Amino acid sequence: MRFAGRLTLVAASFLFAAPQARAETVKIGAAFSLTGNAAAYGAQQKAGVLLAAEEVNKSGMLPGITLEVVVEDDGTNPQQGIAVFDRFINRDKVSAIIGPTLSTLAEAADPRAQEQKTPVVAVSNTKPNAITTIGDYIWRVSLTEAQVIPSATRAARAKLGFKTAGLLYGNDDAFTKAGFDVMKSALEKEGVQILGIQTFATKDRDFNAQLTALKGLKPDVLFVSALVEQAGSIAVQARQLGYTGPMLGGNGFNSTKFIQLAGPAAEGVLVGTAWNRASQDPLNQKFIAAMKARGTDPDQFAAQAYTGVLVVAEAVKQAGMKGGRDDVKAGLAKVKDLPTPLGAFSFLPNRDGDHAAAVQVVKGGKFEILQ
Ligand code: 1QQ
Repeated sequence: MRFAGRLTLVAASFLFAAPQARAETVKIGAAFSLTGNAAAYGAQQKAGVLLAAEEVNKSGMLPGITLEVVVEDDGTNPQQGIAVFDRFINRDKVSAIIGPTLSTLAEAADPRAQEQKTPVVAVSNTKPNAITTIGDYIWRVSLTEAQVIPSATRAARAKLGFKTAGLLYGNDDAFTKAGFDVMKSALEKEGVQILGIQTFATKDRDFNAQLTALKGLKPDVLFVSALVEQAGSIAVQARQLGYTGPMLGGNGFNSTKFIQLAGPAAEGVLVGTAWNRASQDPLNQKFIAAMKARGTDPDQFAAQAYTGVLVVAEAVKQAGMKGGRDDVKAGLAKVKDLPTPLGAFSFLPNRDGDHAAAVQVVKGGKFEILQ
């Protein structure tokens, strides 16, 4: 009797104390390029993570836990990216970091997180055979160029029937270089003859010399691996020089900013993408509507950043509602077929992301999924 009574008392006090003991804030640091050459991506990413955190907090998905996302500007600069990571890790004591925007910055900053055992979820780094190779704390939601470009090349060739290609790429950025390598091997695999290859530097704004050389070779298609600011100028200048053939861009083109910059020159440009914006999945449709209601017409970068927060939230849930860094890391390993705007999301054994890719084309000043 006494024994049973004591048990009841313990159970009652546990129940009483439970809500208080479990009230916890889990902090996520988001390092995005809000200024500099990659700022167009960062604006979308910031809107995406803030929406996701708000929705997770409202949903009751994490009882007793509030997600707090701290967004900082990596300045599209490797040194600034490292400084932001150090602040997240040491000052803010975040449970996980989302970002940074560019692969070039991830290669500089992610080793700090790996050393300090802080999980990183990359949401826009697409350099293949990299980033997650830094170590077991580094995970990635974004599909690599190797997961997107070969199928995009195949689909584009089936549609357009090109037999020869010219290639143009930035040779001083980790992503644009790696994207070029993937394009070259994808074209070779498709039996497309590469007539010429031209390069530029990220600071360049005048691509007339390279485009004139490529146009002179009369390629059936132009493949371009560039970040968005350069991509916009390349499309405009190619059309000004009278190149009328099709263009296929890498991940750098997946920004709505590309269409703004290129205007009519963007029409018909093909882009391999990790986000099927046309998916009728209610979760995707809800995401698009919620972003629009907040004043952002979302692009792939918003969808991936939003997904990054969902993935971290799911990791906390999988870890038994625990938000320690190693809890999150262990939880990330258990994320499987998570419903997201990108489709059902899982990680591959190497911690890269796994979900379906698509191809989009610019039509009437908007991206449209190529059917
Ligand atoms: C990378 C990229 C950029 C185009 C997107 C931010 O894919 O740097 O890996």
